Amino acid sequence: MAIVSPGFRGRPRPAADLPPGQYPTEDFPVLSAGPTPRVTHDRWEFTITTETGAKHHWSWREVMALPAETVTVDLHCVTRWSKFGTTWQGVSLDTLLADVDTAADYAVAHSYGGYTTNLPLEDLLDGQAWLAYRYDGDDLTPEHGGPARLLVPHLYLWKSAKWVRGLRLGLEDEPGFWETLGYHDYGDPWREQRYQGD
Ligand SMILES: Nc1nc2c(c(=O)[nH]1)N[C@H]1C(S)=C(S)[C@@H](COP(=O)(O)O)O[C@H]1N2
Ligand SMILES: [Mo]
Repeated sequence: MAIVSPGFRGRPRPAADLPPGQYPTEDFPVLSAGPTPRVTHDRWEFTITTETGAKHHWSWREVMALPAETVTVDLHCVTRWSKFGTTWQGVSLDTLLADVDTAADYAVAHSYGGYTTNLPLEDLLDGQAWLAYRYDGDDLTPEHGGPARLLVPHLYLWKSAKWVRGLRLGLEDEPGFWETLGYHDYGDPWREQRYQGD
């Protein structure tokens, strides 16, 4: 099996960088379960709701005022494409969660348009997740989740909710859209956790 596509620009990547069952692609496919919601910056808001019902809101302007990080990460989609070396700009979830008082172990990301996906809260901390609003030096396009999406590159890409509008924190795990339809609860590409039971 070819591990590096012939036209791949830049440094060839070792096979060890590709999770099992994946192939590398240069394209950036668009995978959306429904229509692309159009959210203007002035109506956009990000909300974290804790298990007690306490809400923390950020307007677009407030998010823009938070420290931005630039990260280069590999993406792994459960449909088997991986994209190496993608560069994003956004706010670390550590920054957004810093002043949130919670005893929750779980989070459900929810999006404009109604998409949801669940993750353990600890997978959103310690430099593992971002609220990303720029991709490859440009504003994130609507098809790829603009104005802003979750970016959680160590899990399959369905966990990276596009058009994200907030997180609900809870004491119990609650499956999201794809998880309810049979996809794995956690979705670690390195353990090939594609479907329930994997
Ligand atoms: N809101 C929302 N987020 C979503 C999805 C979706 O349908 N709606 N699809 C997920 C899936 S299955 C994948 S693989 C990635 C695709 O991101 P891309 O379209 O930027 O490649 O977004 C994820 N986030
Ligand atoms: Mo996906």
